[in-house]
Amino acid sequence: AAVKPIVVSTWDSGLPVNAVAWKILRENNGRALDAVEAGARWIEDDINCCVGLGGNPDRDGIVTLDACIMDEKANCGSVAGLSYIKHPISVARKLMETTPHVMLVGEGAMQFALANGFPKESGKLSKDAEKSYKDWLKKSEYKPVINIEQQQSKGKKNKKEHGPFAPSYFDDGTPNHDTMGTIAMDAGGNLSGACTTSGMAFKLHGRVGDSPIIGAGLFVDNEVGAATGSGQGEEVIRVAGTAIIVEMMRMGKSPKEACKIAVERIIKINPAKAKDFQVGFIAINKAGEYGAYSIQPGFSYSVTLAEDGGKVYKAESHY
Ligand code: SD4
Repeated sequence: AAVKPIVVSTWDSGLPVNAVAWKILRENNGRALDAVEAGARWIEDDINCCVGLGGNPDRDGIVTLDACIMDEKANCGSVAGLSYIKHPISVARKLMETTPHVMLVGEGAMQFALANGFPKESGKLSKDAEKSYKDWLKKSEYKPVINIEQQQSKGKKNKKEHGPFAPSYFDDGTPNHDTMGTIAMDAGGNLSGACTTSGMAFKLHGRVGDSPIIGAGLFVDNEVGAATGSGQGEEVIRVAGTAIIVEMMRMGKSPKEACKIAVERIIKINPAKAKDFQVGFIAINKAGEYGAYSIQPGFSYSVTLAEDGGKVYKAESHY
């Protein structure tokens, strides 16, 4: 029997991404894989802080993109530290579908993209990214840890741009966490996921986060469910975040419970440190149930499962 399609994305910025994916899932009865890729491509085209070539650069002023994709057969593809290419998610898919490999990085990823007809873009920073980078250069402070609570109490959330459940911010108000993770189930009951990001703003050149790592930033198991997330990638990698969420769902936990277990595991490693960074996870299971959980308040996610245009929910959080 046909199941009801569902698509869930990180943040309120996931709503338009879901809409693109939904069109494929519903109107065209398409594959979850095509849906999540199309959604990711949409946000990679959008000019924003945290996904695609318009995103914030690393500390050398270069935008380096991370992305991965995974389908219902455990096929997966990933690129990390990819510059000058507009659609890392499609490069990841190309790698998945045309080579025996799973992951390409940096220069080699770019060569692969160019050889496969992806055009080379200029590498010029977007206006917003250039401004953020110039501001950051004044102090050049390498401080990737974000104290969300402090910033909230200083009232620095930019509600206008980022909606009521804004992502976490640097002290100067620069949004930091806006990685787009999208997971979907199609009418055939098959699951897929995509995750795409420019990574942590002003990171070391060459730094790779969780987002392109299968089992950290994204995991899909067609027998069980799918999970993705956003936040401080190092902390997600440390616990194989999305892999354990899927395993918890396999053992019978609901998507939200499973996300909570992963979050608590991160916190347990260093509770004092965990007060100062954000990680948020989202998950779906084969029954079409969804859930989320985060360390700090402020993580939101977008759910589209009927012809209702989708809804944004605020995730429950540990703090
Ligand atoms: C990373 N998870 O590179 C990403 C950060 C993020 O928007 O969510 N950025 O660690």
